[in-house]
Amino acid sequence: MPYTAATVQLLSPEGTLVHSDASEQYLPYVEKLSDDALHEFHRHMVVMRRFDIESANLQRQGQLALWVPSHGQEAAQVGSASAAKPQDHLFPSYREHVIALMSGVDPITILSMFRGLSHGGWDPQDHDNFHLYTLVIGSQTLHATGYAMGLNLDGRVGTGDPDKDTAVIAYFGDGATSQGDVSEAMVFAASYQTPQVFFLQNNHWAISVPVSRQSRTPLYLRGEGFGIPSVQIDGNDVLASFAVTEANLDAARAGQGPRFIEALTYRMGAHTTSDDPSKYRDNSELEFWAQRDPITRFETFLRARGASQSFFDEIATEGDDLAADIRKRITELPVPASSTLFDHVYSDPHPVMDAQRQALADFEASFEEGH
Ligand SMILES: Cc1ncc(C[n+]2csc(CCOP(=O)(O)OP(=O)(O)O)c2C)c(N)n1
Ligand SMILES: [Mg+2]
Repeated sequence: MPYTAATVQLLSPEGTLVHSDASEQYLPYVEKLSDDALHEFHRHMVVMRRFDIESANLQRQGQLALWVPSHGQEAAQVGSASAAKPQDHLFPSYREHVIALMSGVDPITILSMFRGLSHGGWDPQDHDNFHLYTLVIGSQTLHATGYAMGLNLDGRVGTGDPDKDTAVIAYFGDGATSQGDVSEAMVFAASYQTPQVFFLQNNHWAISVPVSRQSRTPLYLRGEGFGIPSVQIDGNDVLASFAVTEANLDAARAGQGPRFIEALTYRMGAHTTSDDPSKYRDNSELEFWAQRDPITRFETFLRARGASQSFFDEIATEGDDLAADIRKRITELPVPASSTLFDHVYSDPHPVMDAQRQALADFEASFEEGH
């Protein structure tokens, strides 16, 4: 049982609101939400799960080289990202597809990277300040902290102007907490009292290494050790994820320094499609988490509040339409010339890149007839 007495849960796995010592201060953040806002949470979770399933299928059918599933982590991602204001900056790792799509990143941009057609990337300024995926574990926490230090220097914290005060969220995994970068980011964040939230998605595995081997203490206590107020939440509860993130972002924007949230969730799929989790984990664990699915409990909650069947039908159709759309568009993507590999290594022309581009061209030409 990964939950502790301190775990903040607002919505039980049975889909009812939880009134407890841990939940009471956060419930007002949920009570102020309109039905439309709550429906939007559900729409994102359902549509993005459909996207995730279709992407995994595309990989199995040879249309993608690799897929990194986000199945199971929808509530952690939708709740926390929904708490961000337009001026806030979000620094993901590589599994935050749900937030990427919420931020307006075209799903094909993500898929073309996993098809091997691009190095990925988008302009954060055009995508709700959602920064680039980072495959180097934990390094984005340093980028986030650096950015947050800059916000302090620019006077964008604690002014009392709700449109100006800005915060940062750094997303990272349980495995990343063992990486020096993450500790360094927390040292600097605590020293400089940066306006940021460290949002840890503890999905219980770092590829084949269980979190129990990485840390002998609950991970939110790691944040406390750096002097950063920290809280553990039920990460499969979209309401807790939203409310606790909003409360902590508010504090960060107001100049009260960094915060740390450990969201207990679960990676229902493989680490990536190159991985076979049946080699190292037990089905009983999957069963435990399947009973705590983020979408099922929220659907129960919304139905009890009177959401109509037509709403659920509409979002299911929206998911199917998205799946059909990406399936069609991914196979139509043109294959770029191999020389484009060198185009974005440096912003200006570079002699080493020129030499490498020529060497590749010569090598490819050597396969042509007559050589
Ligand atoms: C610096 C670095 N070391 C090792 C790896 C290899 N690696 C890729 S994913 C991963 C596990 C990360 O686990 P976690 O932080 O829990 O994130 P999750 O994949 O569970 O979302 C590792 C070790 C890497 N990409 N970068
Ligand atoms: Mg993990």
